[in-house]
Amino acid sequence: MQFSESKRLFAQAKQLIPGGVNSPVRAFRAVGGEPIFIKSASGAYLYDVDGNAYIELINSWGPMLLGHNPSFIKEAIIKAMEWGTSFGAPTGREVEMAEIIIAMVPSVEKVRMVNSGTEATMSAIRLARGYTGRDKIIKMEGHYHGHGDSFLISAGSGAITLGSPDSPGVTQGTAKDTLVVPFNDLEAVENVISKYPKDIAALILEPVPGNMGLVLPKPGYLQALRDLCTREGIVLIFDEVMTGFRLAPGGAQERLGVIPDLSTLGKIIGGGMPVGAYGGKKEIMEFVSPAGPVYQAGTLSGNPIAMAAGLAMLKHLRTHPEIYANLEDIGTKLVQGIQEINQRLGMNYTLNHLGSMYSLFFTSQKVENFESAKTSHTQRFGAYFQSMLKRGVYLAPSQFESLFLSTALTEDLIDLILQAHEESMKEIHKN
Ligand code: KE4
Repeated sequence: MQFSESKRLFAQAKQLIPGGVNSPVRAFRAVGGEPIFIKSASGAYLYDVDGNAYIELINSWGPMLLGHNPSFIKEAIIKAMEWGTSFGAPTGREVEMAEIIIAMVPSVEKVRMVNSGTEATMSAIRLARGYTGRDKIIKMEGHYHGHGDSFLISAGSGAITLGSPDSPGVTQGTAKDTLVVPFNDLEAVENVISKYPKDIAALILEPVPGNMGLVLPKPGYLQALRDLCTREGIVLIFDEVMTGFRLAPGGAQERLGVIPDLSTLGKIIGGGMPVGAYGGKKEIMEFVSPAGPVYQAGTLSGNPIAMAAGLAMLKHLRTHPEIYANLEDIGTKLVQGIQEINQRLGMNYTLNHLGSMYSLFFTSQKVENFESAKTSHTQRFGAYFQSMLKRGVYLAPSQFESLFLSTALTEDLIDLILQAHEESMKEIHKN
């Protein structure tokens, strides 16, 4: 493989864009080398500007549940464009979008569209604070809720990848209202609540966190958080930007049967276009402007092109439930194949998996929280990433990210991934 055009573009990009990318994790800082510039994508494949092709397991960090560029979404976008691209006024499509989100996501009785997951989570905690009149929020170590100031404390994803889980620019005034506890540790939550009685507006978490790599909630943990928040009048917020519409049509809350007060959504919801949403109990959502006093707005919120793409995606998911059984099969086949190879090679690495999400941690420890995730050998992950890349398999360029599978992964492609995995594991362990 040669990367001359990517290299040329990256050199130029670095002169014009901070770090040469528009989102830090794309910079390959955690895995070495330089980022690859993509020209196009279709199905399970990315094609870079040098003509190299990759089977991909990041799928735009989650949105491409059905693989890239499905024709039904392309057609919906082209059709919508005939009527114009942005009106800054309400449209019937936003009503349809609200209806289908409310029908699919168990916790959502009313919903507000925004343009990113970050906007959704920022708005949800402002709403929780406005609704309860309380200031503090609880977040989990290693969970990532976008780049809102309140969340850049012990944040996962790109923040941990780049070693800045606590970003400069977040004031002490903000940070003091974010209380951080380890995931999967109920006692830690109870201790924080007892320390700040009646001053906690919300507890926000990824119900199945993917932003420190994939980590599964311990049995009963989510329900215990639900009960605790109900008892204390704390707004329980499930950040399902990653898991929504992926782990089930109604996300982790449907799959695991625990219903939050508010949910934040993104990624798949836009069918590849920039869309986020937050929604939940009617009595809470009624506090959102202009119905209520909590202000939140957006020029392109509910954008007609983005709604057309999102609506096409959600309608397809709702009318094709077999997609989820297919994703389970794909995940099981790939993960079992990886585990069989690792076992045969005598490599005792931890693999966490749920549905169409998984993470291979380069540690032999069980990974149940941020601390245990950080025992991973990140240099070895970097070598694995590069070894897979040169074999035509594109992974998330960070140990602390979940991988995302799509229905575009056929049996043949899974076999090719497993072949690349075996060769890469041998290569990175040979000396
Ligand atoms: P966006 O603002 O990037 O649309 O969404 C923020 C967000 C919120 N909540 C969760 C659970 C998320 O995973 C995200 C964004 N995920 C990262 C990937 N770990 C986006 C990739 C990136 O930062 O470029």
